[in-house]
Amino acid sequence: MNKITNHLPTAELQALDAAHHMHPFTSDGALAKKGVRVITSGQGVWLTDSEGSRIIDGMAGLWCVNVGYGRGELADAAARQMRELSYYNTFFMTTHVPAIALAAKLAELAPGDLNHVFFASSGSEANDTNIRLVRRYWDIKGQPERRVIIARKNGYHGSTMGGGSLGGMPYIHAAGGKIDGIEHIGQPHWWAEGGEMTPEDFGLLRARELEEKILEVGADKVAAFIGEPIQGAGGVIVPPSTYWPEIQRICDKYGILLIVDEVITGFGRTGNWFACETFGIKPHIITIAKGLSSGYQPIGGSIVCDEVAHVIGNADDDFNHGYTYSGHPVASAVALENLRIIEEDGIIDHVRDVAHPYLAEKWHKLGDHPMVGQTSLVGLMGSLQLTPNKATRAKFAAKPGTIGFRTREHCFRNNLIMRHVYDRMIISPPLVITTEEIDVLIDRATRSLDAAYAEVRAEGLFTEA
Ligand code: PXG
Repeated sequence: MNKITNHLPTAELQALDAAHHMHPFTSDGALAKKGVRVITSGQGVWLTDSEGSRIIDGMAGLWCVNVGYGRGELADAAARQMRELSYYNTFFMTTHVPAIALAAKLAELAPGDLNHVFFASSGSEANDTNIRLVRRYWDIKGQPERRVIIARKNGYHGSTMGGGSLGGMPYIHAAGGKIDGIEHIGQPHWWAEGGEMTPEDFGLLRARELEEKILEVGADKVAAFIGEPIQGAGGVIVPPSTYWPEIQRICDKYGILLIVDEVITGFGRTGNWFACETFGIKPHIITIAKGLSSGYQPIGGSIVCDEVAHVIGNADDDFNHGYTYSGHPVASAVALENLRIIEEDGIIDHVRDVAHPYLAEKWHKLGDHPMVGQTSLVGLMGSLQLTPNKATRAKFAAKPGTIGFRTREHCFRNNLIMRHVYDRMIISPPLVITTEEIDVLIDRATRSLDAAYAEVRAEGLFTEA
């Protein structure tokens, strides 16, 4: 076989990929129909594919490349650490400097008394850890019947059995089942589900479903509630302002642990280190991954408050959980360097003071487009709700996602990565995006919306359900 490199023709790479590589959340049929895109390099907010196209990445990979592609300091940090100590574990009473330094740094950055870190290699693994952490906590406290974790429909917490069960995506539950002791309540998605209510009233209604569920399950059986501050994979759904304060009040009232999944929203995405600060949430555990290393190394974890960490740590028995790569030295060293870059380059100030305000003006103007009913943007995480009727917030008659998919295809053709979730378009660009690059993103997004609109009108698809 020829050596497989970037220099092989695209068709040959595609054929090898189709023959041997099983893709996440993809069917072979879809790949065969479309021809998979081969990405060959990245710099800043730009990707290059095997055909030489320069693509602006409006999704920061999968919501993770916060500092942008191609940062040499991160490559150097990895190489340095690999030479010094390429691997050692953190089991059996051992530790190493990269894990110590990263845990200490995270404790410094995280709000309140979130001072302890349990490492994993992904967000899914970290949420699996959280299931054990909260159940173990209540076991030690003498309340072992507190096992139920309440989560939300259309939430996303990963795709391991634990993470996928916490998530509220029925198609993931259908892929092999779901673990016991997880309950789901409605999501705070006002546009789609708020009917005639004001967003504020709807936010309260959805938060109060938590109290109803607690009472239905029995308050003495509930271990924790988990939610994303802003649902990411669910479509960048920004909850009404009333939602999180009410969730917090209910968790406090029933003494339920609050897990905030910041896998997407952490590390500057919303204009603060954590979205808990943006929304004023006080969690017991924060799930982290993605932006922790800007995707340069697979690493995730749970940042745990003093109370939970001390109860678990001071118990007579071990906390019987961990991964070969928990606190992996190379991943930890790269994450630490990534946090240094975010801090020393003032990337969060850039999001808050420059990129967000500049993008917000242009993003919200897209609301004038005939197909865009609602625009949302918090920090650098945004969505456009497509609709055939803004006034009534109508859905399209075509199968959900048809128009969103069409629009995404136009984005791809225009060398913009903007994703769709059903008929919502979403962006989450690298945090280092400049104002000039925002102009490019908006120009390509506008052209893609226009092209999709013209096409769906011509085909008679621009009609209400
Ligand atoms: N929590 C949240 C909030 C996430 O967004 C995970 C946990 C799981 O992380 P890992 O590292 O195990 O993937 C995620 C991941 C999408 C998409 O289509 C989103 C994610 C992953 C893959 C695809 O938007 N988020």
